[in-house]
Amino acid sequence: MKVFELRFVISYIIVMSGLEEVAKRISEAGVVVISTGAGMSAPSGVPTFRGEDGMWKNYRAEELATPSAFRDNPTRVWEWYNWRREIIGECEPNAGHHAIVEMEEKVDEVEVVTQNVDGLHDRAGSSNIYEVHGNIWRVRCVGCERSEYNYDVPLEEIPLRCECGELLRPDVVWFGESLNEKVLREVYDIIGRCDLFINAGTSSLVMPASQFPVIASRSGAFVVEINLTETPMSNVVDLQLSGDVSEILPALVELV
Ligand code: BV8
Ligand code: ZN
Repeated sequence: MKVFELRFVISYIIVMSGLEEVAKRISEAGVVVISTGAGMSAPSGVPTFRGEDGMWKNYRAEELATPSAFRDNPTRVWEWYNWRREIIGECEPNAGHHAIVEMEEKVDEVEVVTQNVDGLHDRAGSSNIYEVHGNIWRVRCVGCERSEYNYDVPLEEIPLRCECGELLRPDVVWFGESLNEKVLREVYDIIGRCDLFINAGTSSLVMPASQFPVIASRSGAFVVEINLTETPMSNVVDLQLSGDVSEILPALVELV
């Protein structure tokens, strides 16, 4: 056997043993938590935040996804969200989203904790979803706090206004804003009682979501990372599956 063939066989064995180990843990788990970031939606065509094609590339997060940016220039912030809504509006859930739904038939409890605001887990049909950073399709009034879903693409007016006359804002969590306490409490509860925690497609840079794998590990869960690259969590997790989440998750569910 030639050297490169031997290398291929060895790496294939390593990958398969990782997949089989995680598939076994999924089949034995009572509660699986899957925590997803922008890499989960990248295969659907939704730009990530920090990758090569990252959407922040053309803008600084501090300029747009903060309360002060909205206060100073609501039109520019709404133009950015309108641009993102137009992109996301054309995207469909990918095989990774669908694999998570399929996993629900093989595991007693599958909980999805997502940093993504695109709503793709919901469109795929997942039953238990915690959108810790909100949802780009929901808007909230800065005055009367009324919130509703708005799927207009493009938006009819920029910036959007509420019937009460005040500005409507995207119902997402901006940098420097606290996450919804009730959602966060529920997330900490399920992380505290899960058997398997899968951190998929996130750079693990944004607090407090970046610490979810650490909390899961301390609570005794087996922690897996699925990512194209290393992240600050790579040396915290029990097992790393390196690759495309939209390929790895279906392969895992197939093996369960
Ligand atoms: C909070 C919603 C308490 C909006 C987002 C200084 C001043 C102010 C705040 C802070 C500060 N220092 C620290 C903070 C706290 C701050 C923070 O952590 N900042 C970081 C940047 C240092 N956090 C907060 O402010 C949070 N609130 O802590 O409240 C507080 C209050 C006041 C002051 C201090 C603390 C609120 C954070 C929420 C921000 N909102 N989104 C919107 O979307 O418009 S964050 C945004 O980035 C996304 O929602 C996402 O969650 C987040 C992280 O991005 P990722 O999802 O990980 O995506 P990324 O592009 O980075 O990575 C993609 C990954 O996928 C890569 O690893 C890539 O390799 C991989 N990948 C790509 N394709 C694939 C793949 N993997 C597998 N398969 C593929 N196909
Ligand atoms: Zn209002």
